[in-house]
Amino acid sequence: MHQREIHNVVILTGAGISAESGLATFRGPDGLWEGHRIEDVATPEAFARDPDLVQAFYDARRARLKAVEPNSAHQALARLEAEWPGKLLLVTQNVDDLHERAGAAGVLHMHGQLTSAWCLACDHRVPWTKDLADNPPCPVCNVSGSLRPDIVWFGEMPYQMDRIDAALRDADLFVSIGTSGAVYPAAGFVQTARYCGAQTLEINLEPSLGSVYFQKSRTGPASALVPAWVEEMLAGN
Ligand code: BJW
Repeated sequence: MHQREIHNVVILTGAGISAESGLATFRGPDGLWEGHRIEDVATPEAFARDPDLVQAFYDARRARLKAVEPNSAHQALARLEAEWPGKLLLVTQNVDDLHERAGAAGVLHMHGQLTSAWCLACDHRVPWTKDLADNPPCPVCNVSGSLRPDIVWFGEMPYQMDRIDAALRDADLFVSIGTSGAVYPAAGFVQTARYCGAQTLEINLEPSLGSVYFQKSRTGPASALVPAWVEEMLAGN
């Protein structure tokens, strides 16, 4: 991979990059869904059926953010974003705030954020760090019980797909870090980028479901592999 040939970079991250910070992944042996069937918490239908269960699930995860810190992989990507001389888009499927807390400025959260709430009454999104289970009023319209987690659930459209698609089509390099490739449309980004001429690299603890689509693959923990890769990128190797 020679820097001379690479100007536009798109990076996709998933739960694996936050695993070493202490946030559970979704599909690992101790995955997030253990004890919760995915359809009980991550669909709009589940929220309509049992809002208390869903709010409690996301309240617990929002509270957990306060107990964890970004790791060396988040920090390395923030450094790359700041120092890369070309264009770089950091897209995350994660709803945690660890990229931002590591210093990344322009993170695109395609599946939403735990630190945001969406009012179904007035349609505003507001920064949110507390619980939602006690049905607080919306700070914009004052309606109680109208706030839901600003999270993209199954069957809902991920955020800013037009912007992501344009960046993928323009990319010289697409890198996927810490994601299983089980959830679309993110799992299809490698094919779009590659079809449009990008080099493709996967960094994951183990080969993902979509590993075969990547030209290069590095397996191991993100905390070690991502800083090493960033050093190479900034050194022009
Ligand atoms: C490490 C590591 C370490 C561990 N270092 N690595 C049939 C076929 C195809 C598609 C569909 C279908 N039926 C329905 C669909 C669509 C559906 C879908 O994909 N379903 C699948 C189950 C098949 N997708 C949707 O509904 C999406 N919307 C949609 O498609 O809209 C229509 C549309 C059409 C066309 C264009 C655009 C849109 C919405 C998906 C919403 C996903 N939401 C969730 C939960 C909400 C957020 C939350 O609660 O947190 O988002 S699901 C969950 O999975 C979460 C994650 O962001 C997402 C991806 O998981 P991720 O990050 O990959 O985590 P894991 O756990 O799976 O993997 C972790 C990896 O890290 C593993 O590989 C480990 O090895 C590795 N790892 N430690 C490096 N230290």
